[in-house]
Amino acid sequence: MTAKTAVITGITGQDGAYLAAFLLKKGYRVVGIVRRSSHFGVATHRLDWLGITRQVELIDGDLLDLGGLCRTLREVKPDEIYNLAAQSFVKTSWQQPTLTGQVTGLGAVNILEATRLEVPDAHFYQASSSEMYGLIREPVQSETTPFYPRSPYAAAKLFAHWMTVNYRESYGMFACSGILFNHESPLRGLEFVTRKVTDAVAQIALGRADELRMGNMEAQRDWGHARDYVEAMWLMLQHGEADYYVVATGRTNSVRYMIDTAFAHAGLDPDKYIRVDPALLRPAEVDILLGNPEKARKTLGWQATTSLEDMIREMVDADLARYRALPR
Ligand code: NDP
Ligand code: GDR
Repeated sequence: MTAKTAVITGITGQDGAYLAAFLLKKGYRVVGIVRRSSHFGVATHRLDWLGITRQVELIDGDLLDLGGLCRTLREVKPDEIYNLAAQSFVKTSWQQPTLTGQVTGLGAVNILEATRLEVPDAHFYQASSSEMYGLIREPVQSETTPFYPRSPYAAAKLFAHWMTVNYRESYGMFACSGILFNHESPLRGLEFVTRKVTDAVAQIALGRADELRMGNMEAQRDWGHARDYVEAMWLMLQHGEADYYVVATGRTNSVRYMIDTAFAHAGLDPDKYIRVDPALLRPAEVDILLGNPEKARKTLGWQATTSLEDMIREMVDADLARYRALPR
């Protein structure tokens, strides 16, 4: 059997990098679509960290450019397409609602449409989000829980989610989406709360910083590890039938607990360093998320394997190692 080919949009992001590593291990040819930048090399830092930059093929492309997406899919002829690209930072989506709608919402339609036109038999994965539950309608969220998006980001993701369902139902395409709850790693962007905290802990521990400004520390999230979650994406595309699945740990914790875990690992007292900064609060907050991953467990045989505590310790250690390797 010849090796399968996968196209990943968003390959330079956290999930794209881990998914590429996962698929390479399975023997896939991995092609990533990357936004052209004048800063050559910068965008590959996550692939570099995993040591896989030379093993993936990178093609210039943008989710906003339907023509370019069609051309790429026509040339590459992938078996599987993973749409991970997005303006993914919720807070920024209030500052850039139109851009977020274009990239995170309409961008998904562009890649769905390119798939329909060029490789309609390819298996398609859409990165949906637990943010779609927003102002939660049920204490534990599953595939049947109604959605209530609370940010321009979440509204755009909900549009993309339903368009994925629509392409499946209208054209019979194998189009899946994973409603993934928050997942983190040492490759998480510095703007997201876990990595912001582990990076600050490392800097404080090494005498490079002396405070950490935080927003709403009462918010609660169901946090898992990105390394575990990319496997769920792949499993969805191997299953006999296209569907959508909640991917979560089934456990929720507060931002405050996550902070305490990170500081404790470095032997530091968080209260000495934390300042609450009202500028970091959001116009509308998602107070609590807690996913029920039962369907993914039963149907795909998937379950999260990394605890929040182990993941945060791994992230603090990785940030300490990064700063120790830098010149002062
Ligand atoms: P990141 O923010 O780390 O990565 C986003 C990726 O999208 C980057 O590769 C970025 O490229 C790319 N991108 C942004 N705009 C465009 C564009 N116009 N054209 C092409 N590429 C573009 O996100 P994550 O890896 O954390 O998340 C992956 C996906 O999963 C996202 O869609 C996110 O919304 C969704 N998601 C994430 C969850 C999480 O907890 N991590 C949970 C649920 C859903 P560049 O490097 O050039 O910026
Ligand atoms: P989220 O992740 O919005 O859930 O979206 P983020 O880590 O940004 O926020 C989680 C919670 O922490 C609170 N918070 C802070 N957040 C940030 N970034 N910075 C702070 O200083 C801070 N202080 C408190 C937030 O208010 C929030 O309640 C992530 C993204 O990856 C999305 O793309 C994805 O869809 C969802 O997870 C599931």
